[in-house]
Amino acid sequence: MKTIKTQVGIIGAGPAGLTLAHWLKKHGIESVILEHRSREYVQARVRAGLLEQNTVDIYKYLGLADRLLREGQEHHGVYFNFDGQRIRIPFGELTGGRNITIYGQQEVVKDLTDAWLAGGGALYFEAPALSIEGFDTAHPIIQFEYEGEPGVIECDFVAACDGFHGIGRKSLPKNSFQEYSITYPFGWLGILAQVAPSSEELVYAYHENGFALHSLRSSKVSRLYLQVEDGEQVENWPDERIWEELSVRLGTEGWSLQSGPIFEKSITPMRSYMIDNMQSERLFLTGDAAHIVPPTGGKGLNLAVADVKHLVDGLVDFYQNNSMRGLEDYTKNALKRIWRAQDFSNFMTTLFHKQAEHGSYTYRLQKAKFDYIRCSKAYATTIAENYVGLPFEAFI
Ligand code: RFL
Ligand code: PHB
Repeated sequence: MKTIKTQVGIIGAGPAGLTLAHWLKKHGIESVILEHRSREYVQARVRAGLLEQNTVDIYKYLGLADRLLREGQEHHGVYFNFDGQRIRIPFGELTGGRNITIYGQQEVVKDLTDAWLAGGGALYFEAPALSIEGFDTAHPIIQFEYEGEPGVIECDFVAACDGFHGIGRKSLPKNSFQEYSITYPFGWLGILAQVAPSSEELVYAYHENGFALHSLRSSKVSRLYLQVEDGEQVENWPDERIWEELSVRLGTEGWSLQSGPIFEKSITPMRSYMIDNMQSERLFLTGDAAHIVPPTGGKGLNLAVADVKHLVDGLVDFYQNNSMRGLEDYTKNALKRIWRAQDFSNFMTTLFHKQAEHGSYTYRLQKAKFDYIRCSKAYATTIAENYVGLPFEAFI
C-alpha cells in the first residue's frame, strides 16, 4: 500500500483542484492531487471559454497567465440579439474598465498542469479517490487506487474539487446541507469549427427557433451553441443542419455567419444545482462538486476559482495563525457569490431560451426585458457587472 503524507489532499485536477494546489504552494502549503482520469482525457475535455476579470487577475497573480495573456482574447463588450435585432453591451464604460477574456478551459487546465508538474508538484493521474474518512478528526485520510494498487493520503484537510459526479458531496454527512436544483427542459448542442469567427465579440441570440450563441477560441476556431430539445441526440444534427440553424438564429441585417469543418460536437443538459453547506469539519468542497449553473452566463469555472480563493484564505489563516475561523466561514463567504451566479445564470438562460410559444406571455416578458436593456443604462450596467464578474469586495 502506497502511503502519502501531505497538508492538503486534493481530489480532482480540474480548474478548481489545480488552482487550489498552485495557490497553496504560493503560501508554502503542501498538497497532493489525485485525478481519476488520464492527463490526455482531462486536457481534451472541451468546456468553458469565458474567464471573468477576477479569474484572469488571479492567474496573473499566481504567475500562470503567460499563455493566457498571449493567446486569450480580451473582450470589451458583448452582443445580444432578439428576433434579429442586435444591441451591444459595452463593458468598459459600464463597469469601470472590467472585461472578460476568452481562453479555453482545456488550455487553462493544460497550463496549470504543466506548471504544477514542472515545479515538482505531486499529481497522480488515473488515480480515483475511493473514500474520504476521518475528516471529523485532525487526521483525515483519502483512500485511492493507483496502478492497480491501493493507496492512502494522510493529510490535515481534504479538498474535494471533484466535479458534479465526484465523491466529495456524497461524503458530506446526510442532513448537513439542503439541496436546490432546477432542470431546464432543453440542452445545448456545442460545436468547435475550423473557421474564423464571424464576430469579434460573443453574440447571444433569442430566436423563435430557440437560443444560439456565437463564441470563439482563436482567429481560426469558432465555438458555437444551439438550444436543442431535452434528450436530443447528436446523430440528429448533421453539420449542414447545424450551420443552417445557427445562421437563421444568429442572423441579423448586414451580418452573415461563416461556416467551416466541425471537429467537435456534443450535447450538454442544462441545470442549476447547489447545496447550502459546502464543508464538514476538515472536508471542503469547491467548484462543480458543490454547485452547477447552466453555461449561459459563463459562470461555472469562474465560481470554482472564486471558491478556491475563500478556501485558500481559510487555510492560510489556519497554517499562519493556527485559527479555524476563516475555514469555519468558508461556506458563508463563498455562498453570496454562488447565489448571485445562480440568479444571473438563470436570468440569462430565461432571457434567451425559447420556453413557450413565440408571442406568448412568457415570450413578451423576454422581449420586454430586451427592450429595457436597450434603453436603460442602469439595466445594462447590472448585466455588464454580473457578466464580467463582481469584484471580491462587492460581497463583504
Ligand atoms: P471539473 O472540471 O469537473 O473537474 C473535476 C475533476 O475531478 C475529477 N474527479 C476525480 N478525481 C479523483 N477521484 C475521484 N473520485 C474523482 N471524481 C472526479 C474529474 O475527472 C475532473 O477532472 O470541476 P471544477 O474543477 O469544479 O471546474 C468546474 C468547470 O469545469 C465548470 O464549471 C465549467 O466547465 C462550466 N462552464 C463554463 N464555466 C465558465 O466559467 N465559463 C464558461 O464559458 C463555461 N462554459 C461550461 C461552459 C460548461 C459546459 N459544459 C460542458 C458543462 C460550457 C459548457 C458547454
Ligand atoms: C464558450 O466560449 O464556451 C462560452 C462562452 C460564453 C458562455 C458559455 C460558453 O456563456
